[in-house]
Amino acid sequence: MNDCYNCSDQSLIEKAESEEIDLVWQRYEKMKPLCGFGEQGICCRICMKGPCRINPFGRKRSVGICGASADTIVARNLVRMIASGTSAHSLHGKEVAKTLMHVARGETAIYSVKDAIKLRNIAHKLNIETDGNDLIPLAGVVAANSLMDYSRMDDEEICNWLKYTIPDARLEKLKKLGITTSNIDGSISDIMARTHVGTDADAVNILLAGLRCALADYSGMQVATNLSDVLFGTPQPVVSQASLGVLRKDAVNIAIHGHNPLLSEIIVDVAYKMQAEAVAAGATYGINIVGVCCTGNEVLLRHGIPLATNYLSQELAIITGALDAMIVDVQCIMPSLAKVSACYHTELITTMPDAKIAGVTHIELGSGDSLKKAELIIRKAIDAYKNRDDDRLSIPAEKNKVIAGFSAEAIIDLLGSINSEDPLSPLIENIVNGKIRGIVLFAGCNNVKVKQDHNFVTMAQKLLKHNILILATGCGAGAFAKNALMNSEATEDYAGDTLKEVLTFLGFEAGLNAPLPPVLHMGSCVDNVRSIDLAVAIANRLGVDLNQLPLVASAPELMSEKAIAIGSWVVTLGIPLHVGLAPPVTGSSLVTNVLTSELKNIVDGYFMVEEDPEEAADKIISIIEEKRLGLNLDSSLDSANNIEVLS
Ligand code: BF8
Ligand code: SF4
Repeated sequence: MNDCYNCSDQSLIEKAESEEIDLVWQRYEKMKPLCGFGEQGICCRICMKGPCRINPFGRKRSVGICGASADTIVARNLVRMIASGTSAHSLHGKEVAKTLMHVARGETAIYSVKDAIKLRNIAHKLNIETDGNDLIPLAGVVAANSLMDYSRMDDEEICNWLKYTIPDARLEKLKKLGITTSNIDGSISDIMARTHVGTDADAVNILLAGLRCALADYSGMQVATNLSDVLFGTPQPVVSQASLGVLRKDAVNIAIHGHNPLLSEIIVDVAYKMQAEAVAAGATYGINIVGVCCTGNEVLLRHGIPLATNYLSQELAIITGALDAMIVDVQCIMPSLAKVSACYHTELITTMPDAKIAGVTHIELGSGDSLKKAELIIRKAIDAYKNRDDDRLSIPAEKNKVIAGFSAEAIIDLLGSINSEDPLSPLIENIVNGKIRGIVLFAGCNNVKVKQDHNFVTMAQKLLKHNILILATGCGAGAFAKNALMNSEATEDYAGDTLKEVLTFLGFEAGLNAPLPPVLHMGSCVDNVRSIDLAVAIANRLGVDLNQLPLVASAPELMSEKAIAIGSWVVTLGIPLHVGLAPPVTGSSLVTNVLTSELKNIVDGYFMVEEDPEEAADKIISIIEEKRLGLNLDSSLDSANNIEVLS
């Protein structure tokens, strides 16, 4: 069985097999058959009268013991997934906002304001008076305005990070539907309360609350991304490499894995200062920091640190025998890493109080002595390097060039070098004239149910040929980085003629001396909001709502609850979303119908399930062409209905 799209990774799976180490793929096989009730969302264990499982085929057991229908049970389960995803993202955002507040109060010597321009731009965006405000007090006001989104008591108000970041028409629509959020944490607790036994039993009402919670997720992600930029810098294009081949025989290899840049930035800083210790230990190259999952994306974008791998193959980094330490924070960290690392010399270290793994070394970062703790962690890695067994080394040769760092600001700056008066015009003109047919945002995870990265790569190749520009985040971006779709050569190899022409022109005009990559790396999962910022800028420039743009999102290998939360706000903002696996809702025809069809009439966006990546690409192309027709883009620019982009 070929589990990995990447052939060199496949040889590591075979190495693990020969060493009798179970990885995610073997554990998946052993878990089969998966529970059909769970897969359809019709298992309820919300109260202790159950668990109740609805029979999807007959009358017998058509409701739970309390009388809850399949519709109620499926809807409750789904919105609880949204609430969990929202809490994961928004807690990350809250921690970043609290850190900015500590900076403003002079309570930390570790962090500072790195991007003053971004801070002032955020203040402007959030309608905060900046005149006469010095930088540090302004940081305090921005932090307070962001934290207010987690604590506001007035239900009539709307979260700042929602209200000020989406088009007016979209905001009005959401207000009319009564699904705007005033308080991120409040929207999460609303879901937990209404899904308690014997509370909300109206599936549609439950789903609408789920959409509100998803908008809270969006708001928390805006906080996380934007305030991280203030503290650590807004990403700009950077060249690096991706795939497990970035590990080095002559270095102390340290992987940083998880999500929160508050931790990884410290490790990166301290590691730079400890190179000499690694050299003294015999590692002639010094310390080689590599990234995994979204932390990997964060440090790739801001520091050009190579990306070793994305979610599904995280265990393989250890199987190379070359990884001396893996330092993890929160989310998407397989507990199996404990067992796999115990089979090698690799030090696995947890760093967050809310994300420990039994039996694993825990060194907490985040308090005043973080720098000392980081030194301790890196020293452990250097000590582990001394125990490396060269006979078990197997570092794949493959690594690919990646150009990353395409924040919305970076894209607008780049376009501004062509037209400083109206930076978006080169992009918009080429969408209007059809040289770029549309934009697809690829987001989300890997899932063991799909050959790793296969859906991402197959779909992208087809979409690029059809002259569709691709943006990517999270493990989707990881898939493209590893598989050589994020460099100038990929534009030559995969872009259709007109897309290639535009990307080549833009790349040379912007001084890159090469075409722009056809897939733009916008960052980690929370950075999905960067692509929305870009889309909102285009929509506002055109005077249309997001649903009118030739823009589609896709999560072809989705896995986590966070992906469900993101997908839900994407459709709520009016953007059609393709998913490559059906979420656990098929046990209710009502819920399935609402998500895949009725939502279109309510919020314009909707879920489209298509497991075949070739078919999915075709369907996305049709949606994009339909949107172009809606905007009358391919008829004469003189047409009365045509948007007047060039005026
Ligand atoms: O937040 S894409 S597998 S690593 S959940 Fe996790 Fe999914 Fe990867 Fe990042 Ni996002
Ligand atoms: Fe069963 Fe109702 Fe309890 Fe769910 S809430 S476990 S359906 S009795």
